[in-house]
Amino acid sequence: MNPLTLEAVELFRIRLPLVAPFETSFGIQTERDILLLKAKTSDGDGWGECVATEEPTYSSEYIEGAQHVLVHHLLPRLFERGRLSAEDVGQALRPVHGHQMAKAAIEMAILDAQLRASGESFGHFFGAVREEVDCGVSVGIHSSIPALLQTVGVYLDQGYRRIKLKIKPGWDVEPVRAVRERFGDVPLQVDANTAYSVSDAKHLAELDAFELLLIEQPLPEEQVLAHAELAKVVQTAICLDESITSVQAAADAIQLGACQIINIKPGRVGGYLEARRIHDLCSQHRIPVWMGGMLETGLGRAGNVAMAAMPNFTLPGDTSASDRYYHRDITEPFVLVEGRLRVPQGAGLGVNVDTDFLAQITHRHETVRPTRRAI
Ligand code: NPG
Repeated sequence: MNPLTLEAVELFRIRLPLVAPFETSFGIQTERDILLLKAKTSDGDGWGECVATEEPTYSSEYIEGAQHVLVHHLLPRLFERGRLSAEDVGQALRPVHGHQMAKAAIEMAILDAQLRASGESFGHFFGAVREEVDCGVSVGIHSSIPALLQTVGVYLDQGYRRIKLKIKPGWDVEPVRAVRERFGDVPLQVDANTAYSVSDAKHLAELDAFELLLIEQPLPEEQVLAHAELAKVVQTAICLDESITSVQAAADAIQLGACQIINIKPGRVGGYLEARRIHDLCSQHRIPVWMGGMLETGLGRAGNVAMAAMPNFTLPGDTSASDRYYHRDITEPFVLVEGRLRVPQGAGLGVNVDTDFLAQITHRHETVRPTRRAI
């Protein structure tokens, strides 16, 4: 890829209501406050989406913190660099610890600018092996089992190829049993978002009866070894999400026997390039991966769907259609056809931002430029 010069970065904060409230063990969301980045470069513009949530309840990152670290610590380091390529971003930002979601957003924008300039799609760049990807849907915690069954039924009618149920203590075995009884052998998995402790092992083993594809992140993120202990008691495959913040964390977790499957979220691991390294590592170790989701707009969805077309993404992802999240997306909508989404073929992310709509929903906008050094 040809290096380019980063000339300015526009930061847009947008507010988008969710089609339906989404409840997890770490809280309930009814609308999203999202940070989008537009990288203005010598070779044209590129877009990035930051997946940090409003509150630091999924991980330590949160949207205000992400914006602050970008403006004050990350972007100045990139401006200083002169000509750069997306491949240089990780190294240039290495002195700043953590903040993977903020780093991922700017790397994505630079990668998009470079690929748009060279006419290459994200999918081609990643080595996509399919033109469409199998999609699952993540179903939040509901107020009652009948309400849950109603939601799952609607998604199955729409064609989703796998159901993921959010669980927490007090909402686990019974909802899973109810979905199995009503919908038979539909591909089913659960996600605990760190809500259990290793002393719950026997209780979690009750889920083995339901032949789930996997149980995702049952224990807190730093308890990697405890997941290996849990795996000795629970027969269902353990999948890690929050614990996997880098390719190094993935290598360690695999070696410890803490997971049999990994959820890849490019934002959580510092960007698409680190996500690709995790995909490759998992392939070597015969660990299947699947694409996570963080309620992205069409921008993040475009990148995620492209990456989900890589060969070792063998399980359906949380890459649902735009209408599962938003009444109106900021790009052309992703539409489910026979339970699949098409990988965009155009240059870069291959989607266009609806700038009129963006202007309507932007509640904060700032532009960051290189500051001139005093001589
Ligand atoms: O389809 O994008 C989606 C949502 C998938 O369940 C989902 N995401 O814990 O994986 C998760 C959860 C999440 C959503 C996490 C928002 C953080 C923010």
